[in-house]
Amino acid sequence: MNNNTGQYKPFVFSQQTLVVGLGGTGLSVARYLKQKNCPFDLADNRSELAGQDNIRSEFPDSELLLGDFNYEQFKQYPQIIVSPGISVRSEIFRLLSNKESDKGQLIIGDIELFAQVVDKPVIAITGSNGKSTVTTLVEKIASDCGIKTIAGGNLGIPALDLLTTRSDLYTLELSSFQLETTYSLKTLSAIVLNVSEDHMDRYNGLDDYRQVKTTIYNNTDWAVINKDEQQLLKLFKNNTQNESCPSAERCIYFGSEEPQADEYGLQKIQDGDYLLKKGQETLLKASELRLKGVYNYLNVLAAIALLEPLSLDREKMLQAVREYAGLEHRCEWVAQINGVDFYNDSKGTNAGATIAAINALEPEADKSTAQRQLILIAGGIGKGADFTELGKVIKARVKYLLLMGQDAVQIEYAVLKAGMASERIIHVDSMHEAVQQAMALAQKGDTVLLSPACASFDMYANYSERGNDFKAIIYERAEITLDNMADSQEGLRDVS
Ligand code: UMA
Ligand code: ADP
Repeated sequence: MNNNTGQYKPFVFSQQTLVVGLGGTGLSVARYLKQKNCPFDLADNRSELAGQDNIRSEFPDSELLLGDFNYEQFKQYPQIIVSPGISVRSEIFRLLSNKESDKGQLIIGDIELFAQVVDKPVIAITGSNGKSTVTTLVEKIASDCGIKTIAGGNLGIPALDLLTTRSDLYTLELSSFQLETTYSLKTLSAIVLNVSEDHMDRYNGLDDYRQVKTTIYNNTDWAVINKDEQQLLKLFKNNTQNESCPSAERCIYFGSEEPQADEYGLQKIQDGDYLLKKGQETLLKASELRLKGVYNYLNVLAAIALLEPLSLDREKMLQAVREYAGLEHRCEWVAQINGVDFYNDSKGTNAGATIAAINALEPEADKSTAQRQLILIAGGIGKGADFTELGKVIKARVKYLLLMGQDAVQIEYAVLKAGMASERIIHVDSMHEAVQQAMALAQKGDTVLLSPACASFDMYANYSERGNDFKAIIYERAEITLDNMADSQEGLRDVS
């Protein structure tokens, strides 16, 4: 396991600091530093920035450096706080980090600053998929059990902003980008939910990306470990001697298999799937949950395991889990129109997430190849991913594939290579056209799923805008169907 705690240095509030990147994170850092009377300047490599005049008036004492990053300028600052959207592996930061060893220049992210000032327990969650679901579930369970708690980080509210709300427990969703610049985060419990390809445009392959993710376990009291993740398990077991890892008694295991002693797991009993703890103790029957799909049962086990160190009231915890309805844009049921169900999984922004969504909606066991019922809408920015595995799953389980966006052809290539007939792949230019085509192709009993396996930035501001567009088009079309229905006495069965 990569131990980057050696790079820890305390942030000094009286020292001149440069805040790099002026998105949500950079502005939250700037506001925090201003409140602490820390002298700082601001930089962003975009030469024009929306709201730059507001930024100037909010921070009148700070110089605003816009346009290409300049090494000579940056090296003047003993402390630099870099936003997650900027890679600290780029040339300029590599040069500055070298300088760090000579002159003590500190390069950190907002999470490191948060780590150095927070005085309450922190639960930290990373993984390629399921982070937001588990983070918000931990927040709900803890809160329903009477703990004053707040969640944020990659989830949306930048970590330092959380400190303005008095809380007895902080739950942080952390991306690999944030972990790259975090050195001293001490956590009550921490997890790498899973690792599958994502952000390959910023990493030298999956091992590199996985290694960054595992740094979340440095300085945790309790490590929650997914037994299904063989590489992670191996890495972890080989490093139990590392002093920043918790000892074996402080490891909590969970996975999709029947649990062994002191573990969390799943078991199929005649009447369905069960979530179990420590051998045979039943927590919940899967059908009691509003969340569906095996991956979500694992998310539930992960959330419960992360909270184990707090010894919360078991029945209250389980009630919170039963009530949790899931987040918007994650396999969210939108409507049923003419017997066709529409699901919005716009947050499915990598191949692993889309495979999980397909598996949840079109379980292999239930469908023969001849009865494929799923119509998938995918595409966008592929982030350098390898779509081979996704291609195989689509070939086996998807009736029609509607592709859009910048890297549509990369998905098409993988799907064709897997042997899918080209007549089942249709390129579209917009979400409107995708929904229109899906409605034309779908028959009663089919499911239409938007799960792009890609980021949205080629066509939308973010995944939620993409998901909202999908939903708005469906609602609009549903009304048209309703009108038609008055004439035809057929059509819409259920729209919400
Ligand atoms: N950018 C520039 N030049 C700059 C600074 C930023 O071009 O000088 C670009 C970046 O390349 C990026 C965009 O601006 O495309 C935003 O970058 P940012 O670092 O300013 O982002 P923030 O607005 O601060 O939002 C970040 C996280 N975004 C990223 O890591 C890209 C948000 O996660 C997070 O919610 C927020 O901090 C609060 O912690 C979003 C995300 O997409 C949801 N995360 C990735 C993911 O989940 O896959 C990691
Ligand atoms: P993240 O915050 O990591 O992006 P989310 O909880 O927002 O994760 O879920 C995003 C998508 O990832 C979901 O819509 C679903 O398709 C998929 N997903 C969620 N949990 C898991 C999991 N445990 N394993 C695999 N895929 C998952």
